[in-house]
Amino acid sequence: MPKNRMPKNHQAAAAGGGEESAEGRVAAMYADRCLVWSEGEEVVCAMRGRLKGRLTPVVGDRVRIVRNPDGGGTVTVIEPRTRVLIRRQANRKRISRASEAQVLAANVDLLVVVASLRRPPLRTGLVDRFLAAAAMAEIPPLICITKLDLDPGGEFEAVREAYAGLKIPVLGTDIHRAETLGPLSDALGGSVSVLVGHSGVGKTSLLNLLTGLEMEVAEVGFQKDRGRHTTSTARMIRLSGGGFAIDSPGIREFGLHGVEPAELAGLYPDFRPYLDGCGFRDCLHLSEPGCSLVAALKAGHITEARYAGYRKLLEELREV
Ligand SMILES: Nc1nc2c(ncn2[C@@H]2O[C@H](COP(=O)(O)OP(=O)(O)O)[C@@H](O)[C@H]2O)c(=O)[nH]1
Ligand SMILES: [Mg+2]
Ligand SMILES: [Zn+2]
Repeated sequence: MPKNRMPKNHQAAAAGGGEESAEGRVAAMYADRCLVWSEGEEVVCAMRGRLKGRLTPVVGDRVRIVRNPDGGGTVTVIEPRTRVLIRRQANRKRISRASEAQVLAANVDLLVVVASLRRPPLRTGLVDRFLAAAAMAEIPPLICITKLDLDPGGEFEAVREAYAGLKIPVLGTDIHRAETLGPLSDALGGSVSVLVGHSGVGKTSLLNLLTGLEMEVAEVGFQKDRGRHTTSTARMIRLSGGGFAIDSPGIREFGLHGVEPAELAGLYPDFRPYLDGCGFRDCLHLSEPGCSLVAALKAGHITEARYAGYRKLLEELREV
């Protein structure tokens, strides 16, 4: 499995001395303050001067904070990170900065890939990108298909079958039927999960129902069949049954960060059984002679859609 590589400036570094401090977990980031869950409450914290500039906390970070008499606090230490979800920033015309990384969340136990079948329509290419990112970060994935009420044709079952072969659990939800939320609630319980997906698929709606919060929900445009972007930064909220869930901003594009072209295919669990048979050790599985992945495709062991998504991602990685 690939190692969880982090850009240098994101590597956690300790700072701070021996004063009384408490454990905490970053719940939200603002320009020069952050919100930290610590000892059962959310504390508004400043960043210790020595932390500033060297390292910016991200949502999910384990930190140590020192409380102030006014009830606020100061972050003094950011603990080393594991299982970090990173994306490559959209590279519109900014070729030189094309591989700039954005850390979405740290110390994540579960990546919930949220997608609706309609409004907005299902984009399996985006789902597969998130799955590859999860594999890269070694975060177990779960797929949540939302808006089952808009699926009279049973498309959900087809999606479930397609991903069952990859051993990735698929749940379905409809916010109008509370009983559909039980399995999701169970899956999130006790761990730190991050919900990702195109804007408008219903991430915030699900979390509002699971927590009783009233975070702002987007109006889905009727003509355009697309969601509007509302959640602008990641936000970690506490679940009533224990654990935390991170609501992420709507993502229209998600580029992989820190993946070498030759290791991309290894991030597809359905491709893995065929990767050892290729004639070339660094085969990219395009049109190399003796490629066993292409043979598996021709034999119908892997799907055209997954392979097409792989080629698209590979092309992007080679451009960077
Ligand atoms: N029909 C239907 N609409 C839903 C469902 N879940 C969410 N929505 C609607 O989808 C829109 C976008 O929801 P939101 O939670 O803001 O999506 P987010 O951008 O992924 O956080 C809102 O108008 C919700 O009311 C569902 O299960 N069925
Ligand atoms: Mg939202
Ligand atoms: Zn090959």
